[in-house]
Amino acid sequence: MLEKSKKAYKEALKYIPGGVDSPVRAFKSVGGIPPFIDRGEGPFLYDIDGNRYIDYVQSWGPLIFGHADPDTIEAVCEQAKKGLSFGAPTLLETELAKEIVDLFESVDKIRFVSSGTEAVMSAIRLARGFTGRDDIVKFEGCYHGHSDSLLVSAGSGAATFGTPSSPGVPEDFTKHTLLARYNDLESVRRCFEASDDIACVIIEPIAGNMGLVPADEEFLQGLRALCDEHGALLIFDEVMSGFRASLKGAQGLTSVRPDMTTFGKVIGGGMPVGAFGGRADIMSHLSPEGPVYQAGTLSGNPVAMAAGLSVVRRLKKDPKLYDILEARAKGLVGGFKKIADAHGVPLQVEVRGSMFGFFFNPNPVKNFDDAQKSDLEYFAKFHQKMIERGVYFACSQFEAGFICEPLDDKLIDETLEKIEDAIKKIL
Ligand code: KE4
Repeated sequence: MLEKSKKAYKEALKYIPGGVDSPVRAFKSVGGIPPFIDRGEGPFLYDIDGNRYIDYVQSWGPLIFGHADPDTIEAVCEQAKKGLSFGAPTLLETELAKEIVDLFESVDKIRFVSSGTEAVMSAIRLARGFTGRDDIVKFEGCYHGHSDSLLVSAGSGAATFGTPSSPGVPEDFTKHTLLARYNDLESVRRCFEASDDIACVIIEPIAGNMGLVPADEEFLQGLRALCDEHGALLIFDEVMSGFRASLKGAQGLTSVRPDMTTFGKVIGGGMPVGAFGGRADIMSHLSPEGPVYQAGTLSGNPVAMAAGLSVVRRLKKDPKLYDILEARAKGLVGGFKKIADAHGVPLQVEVRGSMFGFFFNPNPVKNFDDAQKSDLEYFAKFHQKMIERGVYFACSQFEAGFICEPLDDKLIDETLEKIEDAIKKIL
């Protein structure tokens, strides 16, 4: 089934660490050979052995209209013919900025970069520069890209200050990062007791990097109140949830408004784009208007902007699409839950707009501790069996899944049949 991928992986391992350009792609937590992809088409991936997969990953979120979507490809090709990059302002950046600013009432101004990591790293520097404070608060289980001060894991015991979660990150780079527990306001209060120098609290308002775990509304309201009380900024990292949970991301589903928001994935339509935006008084501190430095050769790249513009404009024209995608996501996880119950497999499921998640876990998952109690061994077996059956789920229990526009009810039904067949085969 994967003969050519097996050979390709062996070859890649000679030149690229782990054979991949991003760790999760190596299938380490699920085992087996990662299929090398030849092409995508609508809801399908095709690997170099010619196997077809129903794709629930969609490049980790960006492809809400599916693979090689004609409108996006046309927008990219038309712009590319005019040149790939200028390192100078173009109308396209202003147009995409306007589309997003008009949609998100919490975003007065926005700057484009080339990845979610860059967007978050820049937003944090801006929060520190704006407040004159050094400390930041993040949550266990939330991922905000791989900049040093965010690669932290829980310190010992009740310590709120993080320690590096990766070699190569000096202790000094994480001593300003405090860690709290998702959906646990008391743990955030402890951070504000431990430091009077907190510049910002950053959160995935709908977490997609510990599996899909939405923040409770009252928890977000509590965060907002604590930040106001202590003069800290609240940053919503919507790199994943933006344009996925609703047309207005998580902000379309909560009454809480952040001071800054980070974006990525969908706003690039599959091309490298990240962005950070927020209140005008904060964004005016950004160079060259203000003193906080941030820059990028390919920031606002015109071809990437053309892709993002095409996608965002289509989504704004058809907001009903989110109801359709959510209904399909609910159909998938609802059917999955019925099958799991019938076969005595503990399963928790969750949906937010076009995002879905499932945990092989007998108990509800409200934070990363809960998520880590899931049956990772069972997940690995399940994932492998679904790959064998031509269904491409995220290759980690700690990821979210996505529904794209061309992934219709017929394919959901086909997936459910394959899920039942796989579960019957897992001893
Ligand atoms: P990138 O630098 O990978 O574009 O974005 C980082 C990032 C920031 N914030 C959130 C909420 C994110 O989900 C991400 C990246 N998401 C992962 C998927 N869980 C990207 C996949 C990967 O690392 O290969």
